[in-house]
Amino acid sequence: MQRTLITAALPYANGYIHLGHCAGAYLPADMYARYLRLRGHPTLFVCGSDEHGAPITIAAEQEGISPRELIERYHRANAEAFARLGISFDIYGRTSDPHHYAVAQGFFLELLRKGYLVEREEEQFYDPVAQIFLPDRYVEGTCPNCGYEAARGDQCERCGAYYNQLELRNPRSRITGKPPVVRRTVHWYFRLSAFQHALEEYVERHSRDWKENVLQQTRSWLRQGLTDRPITRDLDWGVPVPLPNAAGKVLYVWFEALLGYISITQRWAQQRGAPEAWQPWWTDPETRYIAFIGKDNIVFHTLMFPAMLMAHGGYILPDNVPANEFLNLEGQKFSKSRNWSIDVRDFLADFPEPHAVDALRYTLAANLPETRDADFTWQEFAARTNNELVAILGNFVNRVLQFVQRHWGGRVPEFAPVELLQEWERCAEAVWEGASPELSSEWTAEERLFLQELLQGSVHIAQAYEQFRFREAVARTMGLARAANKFFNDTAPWVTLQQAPEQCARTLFVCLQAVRSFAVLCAPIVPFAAERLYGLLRLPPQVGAPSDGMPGEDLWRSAVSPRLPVGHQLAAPQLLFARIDAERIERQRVKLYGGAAPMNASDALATVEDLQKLGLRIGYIVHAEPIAGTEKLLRLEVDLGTERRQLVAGIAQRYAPEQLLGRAVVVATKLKPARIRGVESQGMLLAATAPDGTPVLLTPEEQVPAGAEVR
Ligand code: B3M
Ligand code: ZN
Repeated sequence: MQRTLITAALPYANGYIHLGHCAGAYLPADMYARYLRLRGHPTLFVCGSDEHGAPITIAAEQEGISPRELIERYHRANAEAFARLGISFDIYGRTSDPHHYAVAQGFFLELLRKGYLVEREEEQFYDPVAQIFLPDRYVEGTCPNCGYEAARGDQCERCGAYYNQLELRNPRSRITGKPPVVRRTVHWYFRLSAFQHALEEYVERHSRDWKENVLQQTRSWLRQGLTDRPITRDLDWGVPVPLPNAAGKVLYVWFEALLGYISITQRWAQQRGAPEAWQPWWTDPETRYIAFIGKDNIVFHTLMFPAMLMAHGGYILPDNVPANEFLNLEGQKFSKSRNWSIDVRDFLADFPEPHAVDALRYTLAANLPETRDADFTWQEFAARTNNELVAILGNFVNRVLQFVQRHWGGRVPEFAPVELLQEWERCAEAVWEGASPELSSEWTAEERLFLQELLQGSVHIAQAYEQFRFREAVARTMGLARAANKFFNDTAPWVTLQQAPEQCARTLFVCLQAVRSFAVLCAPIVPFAAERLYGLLRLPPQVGAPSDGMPGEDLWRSAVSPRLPVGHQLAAPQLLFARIDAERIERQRVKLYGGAAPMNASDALATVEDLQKLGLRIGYIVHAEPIAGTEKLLRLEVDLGTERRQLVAGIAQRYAPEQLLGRAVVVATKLKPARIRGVESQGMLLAATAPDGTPVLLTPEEQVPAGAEVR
C-alpha cells in the first residue's frame, strides 16, 4: 500500500503561530495526513521548530534574551498549540537537537566531498563595534534602485529590487546603528547551477500534478537561470561549519533547516527504538513525499531542497509541494508588529471549549487560501459555526439521536427487508470502481436519492483530498450533511411513527448509519467532534490519529456502508457543537481593532438606500459571445424591458455562450460604466461564488418580467 511521507514547513521558533500559519500549511497537511490514515495507508507526518537564522537572533535581541531562551519559549508554546489544535504530527522535533547538527554537518561534508561545494572569498559588511559580519537582514541603507531609505541588505521592500548588500548607499548596522566597514570573508557556495537541467526535468515531470502557483514561481526561477548560493554565514548562533578553517561560521539556516525534515524523521525512528526505521520514508522510491508549505517557501522546496538531495544521492524528492497562498485577517495582512494577528494560543485561551477548536478548524478549512489569498473574519467564524456546524451537521446528528433515544430507548432500530442491506453494501463497493450507484425500486424514492448521494459523496470527497482540493472536500462534506437533513425532513419520521412504524424504523436505521458515516468523513476536518460522535455511537474512535507509520484498515471505503448493527445501544444524546454568540465575537473584534470595531459603528453599515442605488433589476440574456484573447470574459446583451444593455461578464469558465441565451439574470444597472479589455460594460451581472471559485448565476425562482426590480 502506498507509503506517504508528509512534512509541513518548520515554523521559526521566534513567535507564536497564528491562524495564517495554520491555513497556509499545518491544517491542510493535517487533513491530508488524517485522510490517508483513515484510508489505511502507512503515513508519517513530520514537523518541528526552525531554531536558527537571523529571524531567531533578531527576535532574541529585541526581547533582550538569549537565542536559546527564545527558542525554548516558542518551541514549547508552539508544540502545545499544534497539539491542542489537533495537528496530528507523528513527531514535532527541533533543529537545535544535537542529532540535527550531526545530520546537517554530515550532509555538508558529503556535498563537499562530491565537489558540490566551493570555497570563495568575498567582501561583506562588518560591524567593527559589535565585531561581527552583518548578514543581509542586519544592514539597512538607501536602495540603490529607488532611493528608499530603509531598504534591507539584500532586497528593497519598496521597489522589490534585489542587489548585493555592498551596493546599499549609506549603510548602517542594525545592531549598533553605525556604518559598517567592508572586510573579506570566506564562504562555501552550493553549486545550484549544476542542477539546472536536472531540476528542469524534475519540474516538468510534475507539470500536470503541481499547483499552478508552484509551477509558475519555480519555472520563472529556472528561466532566469540558477546561480550558485552561499550556504554559510558569519554568525555564532547556528550549526557550526564542520571544518578546521571555519571558526565563527555556521550553516545558512535554509540549508540546514530543510535537512531538519530528515533529522527529525530519524529522531522519530530513534524514539521508537528502531533507529533504521526512518530509511524507507526517505530512500524507498516507492514512497511518496508531499511537502506542505506557504507560498513564500516555494523555491526552497521545489529547487534548493531537491538539488541538495540529488547532490547527496540516495534520497527521494518531493512528489508534490502543495503551497497555499496567504490568509488575511479582516481584510489586511497578518502582522505581529502592527498587532494585527490572532495567535492560536490566544484563540485557545478565549475559546477553551473543545467544540470551538473544531469550529476554528472548520472555518479555516472551508476557506483555505488554496488558489488565491483568503480572508478570516470573526463574523465568518460565527456564521460558519452557527449556520453550518450547529444548524446542519450538529442538528442532523442531534435530531436522529434524540428520536432514537425517545422511541427505541437508544437502540439501533430494525431494518427490513434485510436483503436490501446487501444491496446497499454492494453499491457501496461499486462506487469505488467508478460505477454510479443504482438502488432498486425496493427502496423509497427518498432513500434512493439520499443513499446514492451519500455513496457517491464519499468517493468525491476522497478524490478532492487526493488532489489537494481541501476546500472542495469540506464543502462536499457539509453538502452531505445538508442532504441528510433533507432526508429526515422529507421522510417525516414523526408522522410515519404512527402510520407506518416499520418504515419509520427503517428511516431511522438509515439516518443512524449516516451519523456513523459522518464520524468517519468529518474526522479530517473536525477530529474532536468526530471523536465525540464515536462516543455517542459507543464505537471506538478512529479519527486518523498517528499510527506509527503503520498500515491499517481502509475505514473510508466502508464509511457509508451500514455497519451499526440492529439493537446496538447508543449513548445518551449530547449536543455535538454549540453556537458562538455575537457578544463573544464582538469582544474579539474590539480586541483586534483596539476598541474601534468599525462594523458596529452604524455609519460603516450600508443602508437600504445604498442597496437601491445599485438599481438591481432582472434582465434576459439575448446575445452572448466570447471576447477574443480572454479566457474568462463574455460579451453579453441583456434585455431590461425598457432598454438593451451591453455587459462584460467573467463567467466563461462555467458557461458556454449558447447556454446563456434566454436566461434571466440579476443586473446592477446603476453602476458607472467600465471598459474591460476595450469593451464597455454598462452594468454588472450578479453571481455567487462556488466552492471551486467559479461563478454561478443568480436566477429568479419563477418567471418574472424583464426589468423587474430586485430588492
Ligand atoms: N522557517 C520559514 C517560515 O517559517 C522557514 C521554513 C523552513 S522549512 C524547512 O516561513
Ligand atoms: Zn528600492
